[in-house]
Amino acid sequence: MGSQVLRSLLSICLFLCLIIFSPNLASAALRPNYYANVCPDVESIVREAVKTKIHQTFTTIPGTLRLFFHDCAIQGCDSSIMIQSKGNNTAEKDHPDNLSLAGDGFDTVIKAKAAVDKAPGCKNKVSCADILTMATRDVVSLSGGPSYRVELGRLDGLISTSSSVNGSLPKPTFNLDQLTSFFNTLGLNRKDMIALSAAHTVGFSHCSRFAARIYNFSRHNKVDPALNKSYVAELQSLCPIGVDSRIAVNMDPISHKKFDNIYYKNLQQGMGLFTSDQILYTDFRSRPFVNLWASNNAAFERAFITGMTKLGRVRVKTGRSRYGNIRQDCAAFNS
Ligand code: HEM
Ligand SMILES: *[C@@H]1O[C@H](CO)[C@@H](O)[C@H](O)[C@H]1NC(C)=O
Ligand SMILES: *[C@@H]1O[C@H](CO)[C@@H](O)[C@H](O)[C@H]1NC(C)=O
Ligand SMILES: *[C@@H]1O[C@H](CO)[C@@H](O)[C@H](O)[C@H]1NC(C)=O
Ligand SMILES: *[C@@H]1O[C@H](CO)[C@@H](O)[C@H](O)[C@H]1NC(C)=O
Ligand SMILES: CC(=O)N[C@H]1CO[C@H](CO)[C@@H](O)[C@@H]1O
Repeated sequence: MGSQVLRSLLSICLFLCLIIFSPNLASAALRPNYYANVCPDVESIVREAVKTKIHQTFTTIPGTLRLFFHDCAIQGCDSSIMIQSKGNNTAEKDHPDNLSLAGDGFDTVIKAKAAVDKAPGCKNKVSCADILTMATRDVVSLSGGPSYRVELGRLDGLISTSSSVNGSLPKPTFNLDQLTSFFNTLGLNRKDMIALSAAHTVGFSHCSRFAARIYNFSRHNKVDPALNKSYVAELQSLCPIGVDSRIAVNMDPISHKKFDNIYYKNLQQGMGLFTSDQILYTDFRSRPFVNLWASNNAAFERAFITGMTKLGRVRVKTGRSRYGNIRQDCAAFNS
């Protein structure tokens, strides 16, 4: 009797061990230090490349951060957003929603990849998706935000289509429920969404994305009442009616070059640029987090790191997945 129980326990154990350690089972997990053996200095190499690029242009910071979000939101964090289509505008980045994806985000990944590939043993060993993940962590910390450990081991995707972008990005007109359900589809919750929205503490937006809020041609035929009056006046002068649609304004009117929790303080004063920003304060369900993080930067940073880590896991291809590889040129599929 006793030995039979023992034997079945043993076989259950063996079975579990097989599941846990078998490399063939698709979802090998991401982990920090994934490249410790093949390219041990990869993180410092990427960081140096990012620093150099930031010194050349500030847009590197918001450009890279937003690129990471879009990459992960569309078909998972697999660098498919990086693919340059060959003439027929069919790749993810060709979709009109990419309009504001600053070229500097793409360039950051290309430059960091070149730097990594020059290091002994590293050539074509590190995925573009992981380089984008590391570079994103670096732009956040180099602009005053938290530094955090990134999980690595993503493969680069083999598909990039413009049509996959449709419906895969949140709209600046979304309300809290729409925002929450969008992030739910990525496996993130409302708290993660509120924390990640603070990415709008850096960078720019084109006037067209919020013009309906500051002029009376909006749906309600009036200026959005959630907006601070003096902020409306400031935005109207930056974005006069009929202004060149390429004009962009800082999303954080107070400290657009610094990654900080002033984003939440702005929301408390009616200075959230998009409906999707301001709603986080106007809706009573999300307001407690806005108030907490406006006054407690450490708590905000912890929530942001959690959100970014979860975002970095969205639909990743890992291990021996046949849906991914390591791209030689981040902007083109391997031939
Ligand atoms: C919550 C839902 C979100 C909505 C509706 C949204 C929407 C937008 C829009 C409309 C713009 C301006 C685009 C333009 O006209 O140039 C923008 C910019 C930006 N977004 Fe978001 N976003 C969201 C979440 C996020 C997240 C989660 C991140 C990153 C973690 C992010 C990072 C950025 C950055 C950094 C910029 C500035 C880009 C630049 O200056 O080049 N956004 N976003
Ligand atoms: C156009 O894009 C498709 C992918 O949707 C690709 O298969 C095809 O080869 C491209 N054609 C040209 C001429 O680049
Ligand atoms: C995306 O959706 C819009 C409107 O629904 C449609 O006009 C457009 O052709 C779609 N784009 C792609 C690439 O599927
Ligand atoms: C809308 O705004 C314009 C310009 O600011 C103003 O001239 C017009 O009277 C306003 N219309 C209404 C209905 O408020
Ligand atoms: C509007 O913004 C100003 C300047 O930042 C601030 O002093 C004021 O309290 C804000 N008003 C409201 C209603 O939040
Ligand atoms: C950076 C980038 O690739 N921008 C492209 C976004 O999509 C438009 C077309 O909708 C292209 O013209 C841009 O070059």
